[in-house]
Amino acid sequence: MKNILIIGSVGQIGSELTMELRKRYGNDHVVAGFRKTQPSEELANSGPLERVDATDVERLNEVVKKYNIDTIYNLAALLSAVAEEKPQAAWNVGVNGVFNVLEVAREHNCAVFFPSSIGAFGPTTPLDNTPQDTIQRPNTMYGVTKVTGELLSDYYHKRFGVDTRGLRYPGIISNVTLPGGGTTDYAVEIFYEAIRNKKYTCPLPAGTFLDMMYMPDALDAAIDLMEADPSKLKHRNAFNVTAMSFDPEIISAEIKKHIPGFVMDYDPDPVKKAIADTWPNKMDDSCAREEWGWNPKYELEEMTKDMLEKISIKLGIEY
Ligand code: VAH
Repeated sequence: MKNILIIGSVGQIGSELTMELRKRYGNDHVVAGFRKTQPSEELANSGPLERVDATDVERLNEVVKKYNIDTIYNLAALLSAVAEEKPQAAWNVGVNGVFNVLEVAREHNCAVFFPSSIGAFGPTTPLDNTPQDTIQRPNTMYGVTKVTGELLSDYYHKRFGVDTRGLRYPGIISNVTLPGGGTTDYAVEIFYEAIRNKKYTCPLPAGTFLDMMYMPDALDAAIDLMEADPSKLKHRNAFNVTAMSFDPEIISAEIKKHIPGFVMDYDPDPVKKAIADTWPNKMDDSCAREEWGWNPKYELEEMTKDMLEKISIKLGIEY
């Protein structure tokens, strides 16, 4: 049975991935690593909890040895917009932290999941049907850390045989933990504002198409990749994966089908707009489909319905 460590278990992906992995592998086999933010009661009461900072390699070693960890999901990162405010901190977590995880994985024979992102592409990348193998010259610190993480992870696989695997996630939409400081956060905020106030001021302009994915598909993608037959993997770090592509107008129109009185206006955030303009409109994820059976279940219609239902219950507000 696997012994798994999640670094960043209180983040948007980590908080739900930890619970999903505990469901599949058993609570005691999944250690929730967190740095500062206190875990939820559900997370704290359902399995082992440890303070883990990816930039503290001694502490990482300690926890990996204590629990005989054989798989590390390293979700520690500063998201794109925050990373532009704190580029040095973003590098420290996103590169030095990744290096530490790979070194510990090399010494203790752990498999490693690396969450890359559409942020690993830049303005010279083909933005439509973005290929799996293409030019990657991002001009954001977030993107620089993600390309570096991809290259480091592939190097550790080739040079030391570490079982590293990764995904280039699109914007991830969820109703459990609010995202913090991402360029795609609007696609989560819009649901809360639609239910609370029936109106939303969008920080990205109409026509800004981005790849997106609902959280249940994001969790399946990570776990399915880590469970995939390694002999079938021609790529490792990191696979393009996407479920839908939309701009603010399209998601607003979908919400209006459920909340007819919903109105949206725009107040573009220059930092987020500049970042989003360098990201793909739609990626080609055929390699993930061919090499390990990637097949998302949620498109915009089903996601919108589920998000509104779940957030309405969470807020206790009918719509
Ligand atoms: C961000 N939500 O916006 C993250 C993600 C692809 C976007 O990396 O920074």
